[in-house]
Amino acid sequence: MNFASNLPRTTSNLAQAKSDIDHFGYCLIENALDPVVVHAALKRLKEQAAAELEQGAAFEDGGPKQQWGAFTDGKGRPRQQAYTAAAGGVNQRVWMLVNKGQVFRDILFTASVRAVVDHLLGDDYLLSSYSANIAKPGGVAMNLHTDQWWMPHPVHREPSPVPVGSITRQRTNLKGEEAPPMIAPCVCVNVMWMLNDFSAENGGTRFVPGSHLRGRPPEQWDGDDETLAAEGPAGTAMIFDGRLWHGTGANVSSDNRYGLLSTFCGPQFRPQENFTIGARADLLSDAPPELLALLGFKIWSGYGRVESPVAEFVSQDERSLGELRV
Ligand SMILES: O=C(O)CCC(=O)C(=O)O
Repeated sequence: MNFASNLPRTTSNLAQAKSDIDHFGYCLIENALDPVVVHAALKRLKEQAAAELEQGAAFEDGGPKQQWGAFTDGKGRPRQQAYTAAAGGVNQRVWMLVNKGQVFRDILFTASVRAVVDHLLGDDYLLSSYSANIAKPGGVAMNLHTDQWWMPHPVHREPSPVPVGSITRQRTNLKGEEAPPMIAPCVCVNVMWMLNDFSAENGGTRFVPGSHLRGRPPEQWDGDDETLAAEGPAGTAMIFDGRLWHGTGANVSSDNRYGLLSTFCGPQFRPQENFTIGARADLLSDAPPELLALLGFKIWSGYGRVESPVAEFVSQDERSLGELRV
């Protein structure tokens, strides 16, 4: 499909943004964050990133021989030490932003962006992860991927070639070369919040417009797809469908690119970051119900409970009754 003539532009018109994301898999919200918020978030992110580096707790990826996603060494052993500058990492990830500043928590409730997320995910959804990616000079392009790679594709009536628990980033249940007659729904939405200007040179996220509707991985596509770079001034939010093929761009500039990524998923799915364990107790004690719901503390149709399916919320200190006898 050739989209060149009518690709989405930055807009503050929400009807346009919803139409853009439906048709192209992404939209760009103009001035989603005002300059005061951008400034505060950037300041907090830089402090946090510097401290994580200083304490040897930084996670660094995106180097020429070192890509994010190689979680194990092939024998099932985690490769934590692979994500350091010493091992070739260039970009810096800062995870679990929900714990790392009020400004980050406030950003989650930006009304214009949430209206588009609501449009795709509906009444109830969870925060799946909330991180920053500081794409640094020398960082290479990330492999194209979708953010719902774990979502099984629709199948033919014969048994599925790959059971759900065996799906990996590299191995889907899609049969051979055949495109499925139907595609999986959008079950996850990502927001890239630009904290400085994004360009093709400084690693603006690369993506294939319209790829959210193809239902197959890039290596099965026809022709040579050109990726585009997400570009926009600081404060722009790029919202994209979880099925859109995308990845960090190569940073060939001399400056860092600062972006926050907040991913939301349907309440049926397992979030990428485990907020029910990892969210800090001090922030939960006065968190509003809307934040508790996003973090997975709100019971959904009886799921996520400890004991009673009719309770509204769970808390970190709730315990099961355990073995009882009379
Ligand atoms: O940093 C970016 O531009 C995108 C990052 C991304 O796609 C990811 O972390 O999965």
